[in-house]
Amino acid sequence: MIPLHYAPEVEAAKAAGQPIVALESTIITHGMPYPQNVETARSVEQTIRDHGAVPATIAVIKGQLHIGLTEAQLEELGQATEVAKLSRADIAASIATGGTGATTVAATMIAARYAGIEVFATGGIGGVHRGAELSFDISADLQELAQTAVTVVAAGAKAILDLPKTLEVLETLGVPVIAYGQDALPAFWSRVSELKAPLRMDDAADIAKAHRMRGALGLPGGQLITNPIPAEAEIPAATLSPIIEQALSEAAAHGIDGKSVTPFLLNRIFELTEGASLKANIALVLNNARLAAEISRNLTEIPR
Ligand code: PSU
Ligand code: MN
Repeated sequence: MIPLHYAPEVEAAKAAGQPIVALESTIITHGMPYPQNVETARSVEQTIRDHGAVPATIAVIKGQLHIGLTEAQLEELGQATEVAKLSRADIAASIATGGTGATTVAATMIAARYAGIEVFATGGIGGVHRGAELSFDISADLQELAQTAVTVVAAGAKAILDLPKTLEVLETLGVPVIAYGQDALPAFWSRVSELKAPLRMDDAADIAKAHRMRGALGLPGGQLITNPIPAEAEIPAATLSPIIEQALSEAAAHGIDGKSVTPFLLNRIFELTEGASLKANIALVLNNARLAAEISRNLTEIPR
């Protein structure tokens, strides 16, 4: 038995067959500083409600898998400094031993599917790190997209990653990478990268239909929807590129490895841009929440 705990709002939505959007918690504990992390988590949830769906932020708290958090739980996670980062490899052990931890994209997908939630909004996914040919650092998020049937809305991958290699791995794994409303693959802080997205869709209804068709074909994985950052929030690549180089070389100099790599880089980029990257990050997460709500509303109209 899984010690599963639904927030009342999520439980009611499930019973009534209303659209639900899953949200991860690693973005709160390891992706943004306090207090902006908690403020953002709240406004992402409200944005989803304003767009006709119910938010379900996912985390493990004292051995319980929570699908939807209270205000107090969000605040506590946001303030905590030593919270575990739980991916596919860690989530079962954490629940089994009464642990507390924030779920990454991979672990949030696992929990969402278990709870019957088909759509998940976040900021950026993990991917293939630069230099992965030596470090072998490839996020478990990519494998998860290949095996867990959840549609994930993100703003592409950060330039801390190797984007061409990330696309190659997703192609190998058979993960549909769909750019929303444009041909180019979005690159997190920039609306466009130099890469063309393998697929393009201009309509949330088509994204929902494609999700259902994968299910009908018996394909196990999910879809990655890459939604470009709003134009007014974009940061030019030229501004960020020296900062990213600096963060990467500091990570190498300090011997940062394993699951510490991504949080280390995100934190250094926030510090070095003096908050500008954070502002953009918040804008794109809210934008992804809107699209995810729309996709989830469309999904409720197509029988499973
Ligand atoms: N990329 C971001 N912001 C984030 C993350 C990635 O732009 O907050 C977090 C997500 O939770 C993602 C995780 O699932 O980092 C990936 O970690 P790793 O690279 O260690 O797999
Ligand atoms: Mn990694």
